[in-house]
Amino acid sequence: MTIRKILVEPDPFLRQKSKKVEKVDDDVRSLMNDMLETMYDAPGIGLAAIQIGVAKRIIVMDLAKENEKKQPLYFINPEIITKSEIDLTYEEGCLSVPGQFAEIDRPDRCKIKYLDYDGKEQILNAQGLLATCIQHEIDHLEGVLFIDYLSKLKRSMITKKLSKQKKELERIVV
Ligand code: GNR
Ligand code: NI
Repeated sequence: MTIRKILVEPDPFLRQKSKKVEKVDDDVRSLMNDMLETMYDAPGIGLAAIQIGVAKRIIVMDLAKENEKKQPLYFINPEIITKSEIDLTYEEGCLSVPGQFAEIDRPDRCKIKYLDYDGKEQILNAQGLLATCIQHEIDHLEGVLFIDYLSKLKRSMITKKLSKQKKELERIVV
């Protein structure tokens, strides 16, 4: 397993649409293991493959608390089948938008169809944080970030701040 570099906005790669996985093989499982290790190291509760520069429809998540046993979840080619009318507001963050948080409304419940670690088709009824997180991750597969739901002004303030941080980091590294 390897910890990979997480891409940070603004990065055109994060805006790509990820491609469907045709076959769940050992290469896909090895990628998911790297994603999980990268996510735990960050630390975060979810990660989409595009965030480590791989444009495939793969997500890993773990909502277990620090003192609890790890509960890794793997989603390949996830699709939202149904979502509730009722929204939940949650303060979201993103490993690709470091240090920025905002309240985002999303459906409180959703039903997801996906392939699991073994390539078997599964259905999941998600609610609360699980539903919020999986919708946040599926957005990544479409090149969408949570800041896209904010006003133009708020979003541009965040993007500017991140660009500046990137430039400063480059100066230090070089
Ligand atoms: O670690 C993460 N926390 C989080 C909190 C609220 C809503 C969504 C998330 S996902 C985020 C990790 C991440 O960027 N996944 O793409
Ligand atoms: Ni994210």
